[in-house]
Amino acid sequence: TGERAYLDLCNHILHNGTNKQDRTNTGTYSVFGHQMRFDLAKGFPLLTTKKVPFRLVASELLWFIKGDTNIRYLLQNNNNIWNEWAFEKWVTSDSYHGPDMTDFGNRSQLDIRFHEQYKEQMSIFKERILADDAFAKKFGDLGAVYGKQWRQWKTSQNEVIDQLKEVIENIKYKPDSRRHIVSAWNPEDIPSMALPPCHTLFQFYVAEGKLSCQLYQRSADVFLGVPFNIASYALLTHLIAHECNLQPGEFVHTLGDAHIYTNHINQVKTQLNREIRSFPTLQLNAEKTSIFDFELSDFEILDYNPHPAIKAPIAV
Ligand code: DHF
Ligand code: TMP
Repeated sequence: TGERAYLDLCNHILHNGTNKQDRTNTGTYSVFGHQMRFDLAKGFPLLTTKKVPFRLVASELLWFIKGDTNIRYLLQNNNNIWNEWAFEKWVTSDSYHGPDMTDFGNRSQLDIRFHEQYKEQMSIFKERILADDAFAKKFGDLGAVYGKQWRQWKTSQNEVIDQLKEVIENIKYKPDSRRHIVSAWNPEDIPSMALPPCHTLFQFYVAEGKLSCQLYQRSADVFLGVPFNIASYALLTHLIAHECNLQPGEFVHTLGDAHIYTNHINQVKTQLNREIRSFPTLQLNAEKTSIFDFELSDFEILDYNPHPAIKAPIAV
């Protein structure tokens, strides 16, 4: 359990993973089906064997909670983690007339001159998303991704289901229910999404005054995505527990295709050589109650002393 469970997973994949090709043409080592547990009473699970930028995790979660799917909010918060997937839609559209950006993710790693061109186009794109409302509306939107499905799931009767609000009401009034589920996987909407949801479905569980959460993640980039995903769902569990007057229980993380990209292997080995430190703690602004009222400044991470960050290219 805890950070050890994460490092054990990395080790397990390095030793037993199958070398498997993938959509991004990067190549991975992969296992299918794995589970990790984090007891939220034992500190906030922000990994310490590399620095994980909590500010980015928190602003992404607030973006989901708002029901927003446009990267403009993330950019306004200096959060660049979703840029590539909006950029991809822009450079493959009829309105784009700049240099050819086909397969920019792989090419920018192989060709430094292309990398410079890509950086320039990305920076123009970001500025336009921030400055131009109509452009942002059209090209900043990732489609019906997490925020949309959590807060505005569209039914066949043209009604809207607020899954997040409903699950919180049910946790308060029917804590023993076995139906505390939020699904981001909406088969009808998959074609509209920049990336089909990786964190696909989550369930809450209340016992002995504690709120636990289990996530089913269909696809897990163990080096880059997973540390964010763990911290994000831990934070969500804290927020909902806070609103429902419960203590945070466990975060159970269940993974489908759990993979390490071949260009992350050295980074993972570096991380595996590091000593685990104790988890930090999370402090929430006690004056806020509803999770829908929280802002970035209402979270504080205390006593976080991680090893340095480790850079790695992201597979697009
Ligand atoms: N695609 C892939 N291939 N892997 C992912 O983990 C992933 N995650 C997405 C979207 N698409 C993805 C959304 N979440 C980073 C972390 C999470 C994330 C996207 C990107 C990331 O690059 N993290 C860096 C720091 C980034 C920064 O400082 O701006 C890290 O070192 O943790
Ligand atoms: P896929 O859609 O082909 O599975 O590619 C998605 C990649 O992004 C895969 O490597 C998993 C990774 N990912 C995460 O690990 N966590 C996330 O939160 C997101 C959005 C993606």
